[in-house]
Amino acid sequence: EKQEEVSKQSSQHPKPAGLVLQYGTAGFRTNAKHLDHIMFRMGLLATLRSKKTKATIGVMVTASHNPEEDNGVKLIDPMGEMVTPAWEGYATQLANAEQGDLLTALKDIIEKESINMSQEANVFVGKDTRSSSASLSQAVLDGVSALGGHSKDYGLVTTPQLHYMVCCQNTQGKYGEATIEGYYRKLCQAFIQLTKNASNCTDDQKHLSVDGANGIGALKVREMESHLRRELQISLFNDGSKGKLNHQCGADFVKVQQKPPTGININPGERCCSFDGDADRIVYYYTDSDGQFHLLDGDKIATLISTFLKELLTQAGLDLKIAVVQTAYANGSSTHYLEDTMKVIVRCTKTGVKHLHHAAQEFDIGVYFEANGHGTVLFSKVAEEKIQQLAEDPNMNDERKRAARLLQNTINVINQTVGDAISDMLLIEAILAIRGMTVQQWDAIYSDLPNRQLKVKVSDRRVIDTTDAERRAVSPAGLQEAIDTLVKKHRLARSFVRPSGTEDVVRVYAEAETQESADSLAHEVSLAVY
Ligand code: NG1
Ligand code: ZN
Repeated sequence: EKQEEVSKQSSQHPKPAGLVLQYGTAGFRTNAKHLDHIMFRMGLLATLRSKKTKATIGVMVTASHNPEEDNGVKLIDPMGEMVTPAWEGYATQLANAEQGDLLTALKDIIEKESINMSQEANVFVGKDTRSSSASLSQAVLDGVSALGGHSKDYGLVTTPQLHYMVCCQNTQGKYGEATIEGYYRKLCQAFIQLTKNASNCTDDQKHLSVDGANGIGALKVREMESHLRRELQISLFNDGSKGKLNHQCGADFVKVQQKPPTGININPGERCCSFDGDADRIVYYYTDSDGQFHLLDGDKIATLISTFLKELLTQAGLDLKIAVVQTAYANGSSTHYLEDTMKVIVRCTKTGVKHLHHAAQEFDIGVYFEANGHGTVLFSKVAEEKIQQLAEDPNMNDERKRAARLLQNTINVINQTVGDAISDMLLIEAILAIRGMTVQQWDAIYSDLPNRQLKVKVSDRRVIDTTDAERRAVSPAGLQEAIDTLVKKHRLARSFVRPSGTEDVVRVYAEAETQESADSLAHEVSLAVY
């Protein structure tokens, strides 16, 4: 009878014939008007995934930093991680089955994965603030119920909040309580404990301007504020009351344009940050007294956090291996500083959070950030246990114990399931407060090499194939040689190209000794791509 229910319900969410979409690095993402059938089918697939894993699965409806007209969907695996590659493949198959072939496509997955259809299923659903999100998340819920799954609709949440809920649910509350209140309580309590270690922090230093990108992050910062007990005083801009989502604001705009968002009042020297449209990315910035803009991106964030952690490990006398995971977009200066001055292990992976996340899992403490501000810190079980033991050891001296307690609260303020703008913001604010560090001092740890990112439209971006964590092109023939020749004409230069996983473009990145040099190298390389 389930087949009949699926047939009946799916006719309410028909697939336009011939439409082909792919589950990419960020799930499905395109103009919202093409997504109704995708949402219904992802409700079906999440239900199967839940039966297979015997755990709760998450489905998030969002298109992150894309324009308001777009939308998208991502599945969340039991520990709050991105869904595995095999299931990304199933997602694409299911999404592209023509209306009459849907049942066959479903059966195919059920057989391949030997899914017991009488197993119970549970799916958590969340959505961002886009106008299309309400009806699209309803389509997901319809998909879940068509296969007899149970669903819980969290309504408006940030992407990382939904990842957190899924992880809490599947660890029987060990990670925290699977409610929005529980999330604020855990993070804010840890933040307040951390800031107790900040001696003589003035009200001025407790102030932060936040650009909410006119999205869900703004709503959630408002919701959280009372839990912070004025230990952090936020001025919220782009809260969605006037401007359009992600339009001339938000983390992606600030990072790519290298300028402040519209809709925010910046006074010289003041610390500001921007979230993206689903609040899983954050970048910081300030303008100096000459009006010059200074960006503190994911690389600067990773440096601040890993330096802080490394110091605490030394103070605690804990021998734990810490590494920073980056992508090819990491500024060359950050990699140099981390390796040569900080002496931490640095790894480079392909673009896309799942790659960084997996690489970070290989260390006791793995700090991972994309340059665009998406990232978090992972602590191994062993690391967490050692820290806890030390923090609770009655015979331990005060300095080591204090460091261990700071590490414990750091673990609690971090959302280890995925990059989280709110959690990252609280951690950064706590570190700056504890170290009595201004945003200018943080910025001065190292100087970024001037850089430029461009996108190039080509007829088929898939002709570009890369290797070495996307730092070198292997096809088309001759492209890499051409890039190498261009790079040699500039000082301290580096450049690479790769096909985007989320847009129909090829991305070009260049860095060099001066901005003029980086700009012209990026331009020259984009001509070589045609
Ligand atoms: P693509 O479009 O593949 O470059 C972009 C970001 C990624 C990641 C994904 C998912 C850059 C250069 N790329 O991927 O880092 O965040 O979107 O949102 O920022
Ligand atoms: Zn995002």
